[in-house]
Amino acid sequence: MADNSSVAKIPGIDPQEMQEWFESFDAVLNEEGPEAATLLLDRLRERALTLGVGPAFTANTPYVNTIPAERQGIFPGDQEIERRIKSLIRWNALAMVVRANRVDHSIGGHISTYASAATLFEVGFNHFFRGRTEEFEGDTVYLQGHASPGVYSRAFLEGRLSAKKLENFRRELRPDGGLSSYPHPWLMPDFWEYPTVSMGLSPLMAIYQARFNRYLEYRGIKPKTNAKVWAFLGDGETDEPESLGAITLASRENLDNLIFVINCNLQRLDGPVRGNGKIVQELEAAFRGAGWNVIKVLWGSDWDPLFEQDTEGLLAKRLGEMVDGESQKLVVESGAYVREHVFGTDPRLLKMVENVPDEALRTLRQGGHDPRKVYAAYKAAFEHSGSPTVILARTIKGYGLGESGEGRNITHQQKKLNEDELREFRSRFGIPINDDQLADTPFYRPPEESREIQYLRARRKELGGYVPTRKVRSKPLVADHDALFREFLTGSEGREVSTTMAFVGMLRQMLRDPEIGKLVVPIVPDEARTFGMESLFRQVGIYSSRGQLYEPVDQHTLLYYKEAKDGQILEEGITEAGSMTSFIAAGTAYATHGINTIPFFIYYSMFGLQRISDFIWAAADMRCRGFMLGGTAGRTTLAGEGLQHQDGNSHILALPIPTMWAYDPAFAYEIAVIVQDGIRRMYKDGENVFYYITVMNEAYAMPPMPSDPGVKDGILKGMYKYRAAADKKSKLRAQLFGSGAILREVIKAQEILAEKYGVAADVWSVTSYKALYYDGINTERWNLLHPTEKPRVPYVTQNLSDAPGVIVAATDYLKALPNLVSKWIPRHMATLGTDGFGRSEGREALRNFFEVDSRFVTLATLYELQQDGKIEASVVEKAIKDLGIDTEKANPLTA
Ligand SMILES: Cc1ncc(C[n+]2csc(CCOP(=O)(O)OP(=O)(O)O)c2C)c(N)n1
Ligand SMILES: [Mg+2]
Repeated sequence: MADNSSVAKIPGIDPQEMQEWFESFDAVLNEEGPEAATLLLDRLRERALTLGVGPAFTANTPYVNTIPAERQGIFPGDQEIERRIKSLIRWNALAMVVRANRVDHSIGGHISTYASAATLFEVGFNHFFRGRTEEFEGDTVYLQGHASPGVYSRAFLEGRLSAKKLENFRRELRPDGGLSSYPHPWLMPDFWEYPTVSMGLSPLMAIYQARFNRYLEYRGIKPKTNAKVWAFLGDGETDEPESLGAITLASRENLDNLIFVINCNLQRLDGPVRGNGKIVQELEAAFRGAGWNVIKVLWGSDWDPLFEQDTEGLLAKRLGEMVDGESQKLVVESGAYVREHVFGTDPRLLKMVENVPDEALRTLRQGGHDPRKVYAAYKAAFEHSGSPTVILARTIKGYGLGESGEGRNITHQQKKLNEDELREFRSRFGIPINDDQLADTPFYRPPEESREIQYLRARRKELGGYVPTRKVRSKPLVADHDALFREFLTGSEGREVSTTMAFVGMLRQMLRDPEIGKLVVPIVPDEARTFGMESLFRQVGIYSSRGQLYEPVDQHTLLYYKEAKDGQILEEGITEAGSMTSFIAAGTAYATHGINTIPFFIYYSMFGLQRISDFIWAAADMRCRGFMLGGTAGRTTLAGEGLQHQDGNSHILALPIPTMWAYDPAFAYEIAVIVQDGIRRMYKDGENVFYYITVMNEAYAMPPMPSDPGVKDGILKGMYKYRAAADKKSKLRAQLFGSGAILREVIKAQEILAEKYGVAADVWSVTSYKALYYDGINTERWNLLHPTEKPRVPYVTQNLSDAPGVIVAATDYLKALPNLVSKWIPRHMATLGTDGFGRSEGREALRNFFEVDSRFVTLATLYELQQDGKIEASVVEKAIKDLGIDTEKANPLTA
């Protein structure tokens, strides 16, 4: 029976009465079981609330293991051999970093993250993470990026990576190749699957990956399995808003295929995560409040006897009181210190440990370093149904590094160990390396026939192969899809449509196609109506794991809001980051699932590259495929919306992403050519590229594609002559570049110049400055490296080689965009663009404000002709008056 004398201290409660309450509760628990006891508590809580007492809800449980020792179950592995394997991995991981930094101390690397995560990883590798096989899709595992030395080190024991590769950790350019610092599928495409090192990305990616896996199942595209998505995060990492930003989506969607493991070593890079608080409790409250199953793994098995004695909850209470800064201090202090500071606050606590020697107190283990506790938590998470699980595992940062880093604030960047420190580490983990070898810090792999290697191999075989392994298993598409795009090549016959509408028309066609129809994944962050996509709601439905539990208000209309379990559209709500991670899941399914899903993510262009670029960078790293469509793009196309919405930036922001093709098309046929060719490149030829296409909401008649056979090629390469000057004999000649929203202003200027000023101008549609720029720098590079060969000529230069006259480029983006290619343009090029903040206004006023309308194109052309000595300044001055241009108008860049 419990001795409740601690409770007796609560003022106003009769100790005897309290004792009876406890006994009654214990009786229910013992006789009826935990479920009945929980219900009883629920009822009492309800009653309290009804009587106005409360609030009774607390999101936290005591600071103890969620799974008590008696419910822990047995550990099925050979604990001793697993410990030896883990120790070897620890050693080699440490050796990699230490050795690399001996050669070049600037190389860096991390020891302490893996040192704290080793047990968390190893229990997963030995017992849970299933490889991808022909029969089973396998688990998806996001591994904490800074722990990569541990993952490499395991792969070394597995015989997958050579000692040479380990030697060249962080030295990828060595002749024999090396290992990338962090998980990068771009750099190690047969190994890493998911980049995790920009912190906060992988938790969000994992949630949407788990959701996408369900989507594929509900749509019948892949079989239902019990595959899991595991995400290993740092506790410091949870400060990134993306980390916790979508946890309610995971519970709302009942993603019991998702398991987060948060390595709570209480430290981040500079110091404690919550020195003055408790990160585990904070995270528990957040996840529990969001509806997750939370499993705390705080204390190792050597604490079990202490908790057994703790019938009054005194120890739990004491441990719950200490802030993390104090807990961290215990790691670096002596056993006597632990006795005094943890147990010394209460004689009853001291009594609990009176027979425990100081040394044992000092080394009391954290739960996250105890394979039995970790196994129990993983098993419970694996078996849990109905909601996602988060495991909060207490560990020590730099575990095993002793004086040289264990639990110290400097530990994150510790990468050098002296001989004494190495010796201590070696002895602590029983690594068979002699003292005289320590200075060299060699890698160690036991012989193939050793029990360690045999065990490790057998475990992985049992679990379906090595993790991580990246393998592309999808088969290329076969059709050419000409028929889908044909109608868009012939123009709209006077009907005014926007490029967005034209694209949606193409999407509708693609959705009907027998080969790609079911593979198309339309993704929208609450903007479908903005882009006129609502007709698709009805055509293919909006994905909802619950179907539609209500009658939509607009059910009587043709285009009602149809949600369905097999709905195809991912209507993400207002989350560009979440949508992007859906895009990533769909755009990498060719590797993850061997399924060629083709994502079309359409969103407000200003909230894409500007807002979520780091996810886009990660997508490129992952060799993601698909189409991103920046809607209502262009600074002056989107009337009314003003400074925050009008996008003149995204094509510049698209520049750094090496695998992204960025297009700014003006006409339906241009989009058709780009999308059709994109599908071919990505899904037939297997190129690891993806597309960014801006589309607008300005409606106009779509012309047919010019009949010149070079046009298609030109569209894809970045420019083609859209309309030649009528009067080729004129002395006054010009080449005008226009793109996207501004192309029509340029065409208008061509007419004004011809009619009013006798200037014969050719008009070029520049569909991609980025493509021209890449072609230019690639050509220059080739020439540089081949000085004796005939120099190659950039595509843009070829186009202008015998194009006469002055050159003017106008864009709805920054002037820097056309300027990217100016050095390959044979003559000076005048540039008009939209630098500065947007304004709430109509299109005409905006184009005047930003000086990109047909009048400014006309003026710029005349000015260039004057500079060229072809016309008098007075002609230009008169033109300014005739065109109604205010020379004292505000400068859009600074206004
Ligand atoms: C977005 C981002 N910001 C900063 C960093 C630099 N950084 C790398 S590790 C680290 C600390 C990690 O702490 P935690 O998440 O607690 O992981 P631990 O190493 O303690 O397991 C920081 C700040 C990063 N990788 N990504
Ligand atoms: Mg940490």
